[in-house]
Amino acid sequence: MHLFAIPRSLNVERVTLALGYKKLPVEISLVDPKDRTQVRELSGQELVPVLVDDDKTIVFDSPVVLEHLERCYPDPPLWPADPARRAEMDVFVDWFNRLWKPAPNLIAAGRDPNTPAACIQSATTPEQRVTIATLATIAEAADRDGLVAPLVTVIGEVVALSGAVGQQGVLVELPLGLYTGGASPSDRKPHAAIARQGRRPGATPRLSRT
Ligand SMILES: N[C@@H](CCC(=O)N[C@@H](CS)C(=O)NCC(=O)O)C(=O)O
Repeated sequence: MHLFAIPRSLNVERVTLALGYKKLPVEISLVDPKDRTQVRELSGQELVPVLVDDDKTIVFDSPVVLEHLERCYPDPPLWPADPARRAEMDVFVDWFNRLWKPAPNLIAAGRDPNTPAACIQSATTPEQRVTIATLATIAEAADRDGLVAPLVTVIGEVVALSGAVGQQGVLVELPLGLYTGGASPSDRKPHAAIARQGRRPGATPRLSRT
C-alpha cells in the first residue's frame, strides 16, 4: 500500500494513525507541495492524502480513505460496532471537519482572524439557530451556544450584514448564496421584503432562483 502525503497535514495524519492502528504496512511518498503532477495523474485532483491500495485501488479524501480501510481491513475496527455509537462518531467527525478545522486552517493560510464568521444549524427551517463570531472564535462560540452538526459555516463580510440591520438571524436563500439578517427599508429585492417582516423562510414559501 502506498500513501501520498505532505508533512504536518491533519488529513494525512488521520490516515497514518488509522494505518498504524490497523498495523497495515505502508510506503509513504512526500509530495512536493508546489508540484502536484503525480497526485493529479493518479487521482484526478491535487490534494493529499491519496492512498493506492495493494490491489491498485486509488482512494482520496481522508474520510473516504478511512471508510475504505475500515471496509477492506475491518480488524481492529475504527468505528464502534453499535450503530448508534457509530452515528455519534460520524456526527462528531462531521462537526470537526466543518467547524473546528476550517477556521484555524484559514488563519494559518493568512486570513484575518477577525473575519466575521457564522454557524447556522437547521438553516431555513423554523428550528434554525445561528451563532455569529469571528474566524478566531467561531468554533468556541458555536460550542458555547450548543450548536450541533450538521451545520453550515459562513465566513466573510456577508456575515456582518446581520448585525448591521439589527434583526436577529433571519436567514433567506438568495440566488447567489445566503442572506443573514434583515434588510434596509430601501432594499427593494424580494428577499429583503421577507427579511424585513422577520419571517422564517421555513414557514413561508421559499424564494426561487431569479
Ligand atoms: N477533504 C480532503 C482535504 C485534503 C486537503 O485539504 N489536503 C491538504 C493537506 S491537509 C492539501 O493537499 N493541501 C494542498 C497544499 O497544502 O498545497 C481530505 O480530507 O483529505
